[in-house]
Amino acid sequence: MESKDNKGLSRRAMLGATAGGAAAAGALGGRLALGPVSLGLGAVGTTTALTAGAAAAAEGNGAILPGQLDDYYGFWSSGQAGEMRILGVPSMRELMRVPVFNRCSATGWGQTNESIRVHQRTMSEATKRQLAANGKQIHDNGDLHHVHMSFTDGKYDGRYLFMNDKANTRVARVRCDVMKCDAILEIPNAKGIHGLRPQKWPRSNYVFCNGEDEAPLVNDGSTMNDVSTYVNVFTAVDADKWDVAWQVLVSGNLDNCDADYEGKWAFSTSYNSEMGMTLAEMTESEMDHVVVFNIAEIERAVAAGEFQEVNGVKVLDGRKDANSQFTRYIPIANNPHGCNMAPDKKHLCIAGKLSPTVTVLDVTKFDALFAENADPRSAVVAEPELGLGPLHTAFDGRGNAYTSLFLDSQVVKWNIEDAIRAYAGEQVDPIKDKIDVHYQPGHLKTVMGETLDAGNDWLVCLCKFSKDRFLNVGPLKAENDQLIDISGDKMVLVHDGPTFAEPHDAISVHPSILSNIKSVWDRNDPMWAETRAQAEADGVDIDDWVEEVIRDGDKVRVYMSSSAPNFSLESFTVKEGDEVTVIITNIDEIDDLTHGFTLGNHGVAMEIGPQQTASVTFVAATPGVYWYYCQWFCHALHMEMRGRMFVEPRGV
Ligand code: CUK
Ligand code: CUA
Ligand code: CA
Repeated sequence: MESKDNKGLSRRAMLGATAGGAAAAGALGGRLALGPVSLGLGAVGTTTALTAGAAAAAEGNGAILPGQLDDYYGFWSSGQAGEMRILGVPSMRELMRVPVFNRCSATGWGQTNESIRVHQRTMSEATKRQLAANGKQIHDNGDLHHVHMSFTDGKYDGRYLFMNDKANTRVARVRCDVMKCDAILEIPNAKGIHGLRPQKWPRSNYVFCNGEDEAPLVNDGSTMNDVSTYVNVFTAVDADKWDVAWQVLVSGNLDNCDADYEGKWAFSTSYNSEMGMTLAEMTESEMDHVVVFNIAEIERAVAAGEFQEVNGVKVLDGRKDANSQFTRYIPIANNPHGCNMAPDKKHLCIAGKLSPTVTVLDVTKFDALFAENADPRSAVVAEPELGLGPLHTAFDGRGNAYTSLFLDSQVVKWNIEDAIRAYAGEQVDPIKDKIDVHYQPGHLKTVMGETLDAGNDWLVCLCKFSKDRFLNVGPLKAENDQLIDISGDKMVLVHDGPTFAEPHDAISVHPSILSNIKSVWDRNDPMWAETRAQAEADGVDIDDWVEEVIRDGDKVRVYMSSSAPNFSLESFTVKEGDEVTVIITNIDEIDDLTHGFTLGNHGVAMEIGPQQTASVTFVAATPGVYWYYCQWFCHALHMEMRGRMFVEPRGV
């Protein structure tokens, strides 16, 4: 166990794992030939021999042996669980859960003052009213489908991760240096943010967000069932300022989106070009469309003031009738879904969903779409028939695409250039391989595959159903994220990865891009700047060992420090009915020494990482003695790290 006096000694160092060894083993493809190569480079120095069984198990696991580090970080969405997850690829081990839209019991996310501020900073008055009417301060659920990293020059840059909340029409940002959410943005005007992608070039100045659900633009009850008043809204979020840069009204709805490698275009699929309100209506047309957004033209119009301001946001009209230069509509069969830009900088792949095809669009032909009387299908360069229910496409660095087939429960590997030649009439089969997956896949991702660094080693396929692949756990079953080796001609399934609700999407990122991740917080981190300002106003130095109880009318602020295995205050006293804020700074400086604060019978708990300040506010409504304790294991005397809150009856 660490204590205050073994500063500088990390658990990682004590375990003796070496990152270099693991990376080298991965680079040498040790997963396939588990011979002397990967054994010799085993991370734990004491590894001398493996049993055949252990070796086979390790091979099935991508051959990341105990103590070895993974080759890639995987960032997973969690759907209706509302959090982001970090997995290791190829081991598929879950490394961390990062609460974002959800309330987290372990970390206090959604309860600490610092996290509530992140939630509330951009919350609309209407949402505040709605929440207050239900006795809440924040939404504590979300539906997080898509996690994507910020880009510079078409490559991941390790600054931020961006993600959507379809449930409550929000987007969020996670800081990669600490892997904590630092910003949430409620998107006005739009409804149900689904597809989300950062701009790839020159950097992620914008995060593009699709509003999936149609609603009246002025949605105040004055018009309800008159569908002709409904709109859908495409939003560009300014990723640095963290507000809405502009919005474009579109015809039809918006599903998934992506951006090109020149910073000229964004594009979105629409499955409801019909503007239907029922399933029958939404699937009525043979053709739906992809919307192409002309970024330069939109920026010009915004700068020229050619927008309408709606709820404080600059809104342009890109609907078909408006005949603007903001958008073009490319007809695509039939309720298309996935929208994936290939790393060849040229080809955009639109998955047909109800059509067995993927439509390949050449984005270098998009300028021509904006000429008068242009053929709206002139950018289509291939449309291979791949199988039933194509949903999403991933890419390797060799010109191949991998498309998930939801209905066929397969992944199909196909070659983009061969598909283009076949479309031009040549006798060539673009399909190179098919593999069964278990079962009914949605998204799939190659490592680094949505960047110019697309890799050739792993494909993760996120299956919506696991059926019989795992022990039965009741009516609610795990899903199944499968790991597929794509290094050879044939795809090889190497691992089943059960997951809980519901990773729609995932990305894998090389660790060299994330060398900025901290193990210990900076004392001046902006996350608790407002808490620090309050402490300064109270004349309290929270960087020091502190034992202060400040009374401010009916409000009481309790300042303490934590250092394993002690809170600086063994007790504090408040009065019945006081609004109590407990502010704790963890002054331990070594990595992996997180404390916590749990207040018994008050529903209060939070994480306090090394050098972090965290605070929580509650009303002490009932007189009595209440224990608080540290809930993150920190020391041999962790159980003893506790103290009492005395709540005196009023009038004493
Ligand atoms: S998705 Cu959101 S319905 Cu195919 Cu990206 Cu799963
Ligand atoms: Cu401090 Cu456990
Ligand atoms: Ca449709």
